[in-house]
Amino acid sequence: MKKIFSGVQPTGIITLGNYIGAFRQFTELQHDYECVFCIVDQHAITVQQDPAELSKAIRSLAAMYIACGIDPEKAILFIQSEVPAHAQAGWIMQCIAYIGELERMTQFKDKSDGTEGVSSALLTYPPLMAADILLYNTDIVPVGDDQKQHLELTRDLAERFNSRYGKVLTVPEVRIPKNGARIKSLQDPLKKMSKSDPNKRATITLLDTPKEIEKKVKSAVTDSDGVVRFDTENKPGVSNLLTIEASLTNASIEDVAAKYDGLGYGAFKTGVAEAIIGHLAPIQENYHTLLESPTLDQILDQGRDQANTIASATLRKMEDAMGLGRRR
Ligand code: ATP
Ligand code: LTN
Repeated sequence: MKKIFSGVQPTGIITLGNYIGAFRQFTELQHDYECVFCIVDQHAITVQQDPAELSKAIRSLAAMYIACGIDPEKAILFIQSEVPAHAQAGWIMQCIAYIGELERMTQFKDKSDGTEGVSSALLTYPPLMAADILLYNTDIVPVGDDQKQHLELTRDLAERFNSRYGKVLTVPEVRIPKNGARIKSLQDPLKKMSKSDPNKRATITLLDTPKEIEKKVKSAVTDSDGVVRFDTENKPGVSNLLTIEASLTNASIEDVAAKYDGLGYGAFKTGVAEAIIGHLAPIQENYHTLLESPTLDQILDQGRDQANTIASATLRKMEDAMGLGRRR
């Protein structure tokens, strides 16, 4: 069976963007692939985090994976910092990567732009991400569009490692959803919706109440021509809302646009808000039950042990191929 790996950072409450771009794919894929899903807490600390908040966010993200439909009987779910092979293989991949190619990563440029005291790990983050993926002999990585460049780099690093040290690593493919690969900010539809956006009105989180969702959708930036039509270039705000409803209801964008044909933005936004609220209600109920239960720790313990077995075997092969330690 083909293997899947993906990770999400515990940097805040999951947004509708994360859900549509990543989580939705995960829950669908777990039936047909061997899946490993990770809470990448070591990635989160590339920017300074409050320890109490980080620890809460890790647990919350774990509960959210399960609440969204990840079945721990089918998929492995674990926390990155609990499996030491990630940091170890991350170091090896740093030795394979060139500074120039890391400096070209748009996520690095965006996150370091104008910021003082940028950590060196913000630059070396992609080799750690490559290690995450490569440790599990991954065939496919489901992610949102913003991660495409990191995946291309992962493939380059795997190929470079293999050409220097022998064919140890599987070169993975990226998988990006057809609809909703880049859900946009509700306040600036040219920017991606991001869970660390300080403007709370720009994002819908999976834990927002129906009232909050309604308010945020109603205040979403659109345009002044009043026609509900999909046109990302001229009508990015309306197109974003259409994409959200279509993704959540598994409808085509054309069908959703046709439903609102001739209606104004008021009715359109009410409809989109209702679709979001209806979709999130069962997820929120599952989430709150899980967060309080000991089951979550059992799932994470089991996931850590299973991940450790796979990852340490690959790490050993990498180290042996490079001549590290005393095993030759
Ligand atoms: P941060 O704001 O801390 O950078 P983020 O919201 O970008 O966080 P990540 O943890 O970096 O979220 O990403 C988790 C997954 O969600 C990745 O696969 C990423 O591609 C996807 N994703 C993030 N934002 C969006 C978006 N707006 N639309 C679609 N997919 C997204
Ligand atoms: N870089 C990703 C998070 C991430 C990831 C991974 C995604 C870390 N390791 C491995 C897929 C596979 C992000 O910022 N969204």
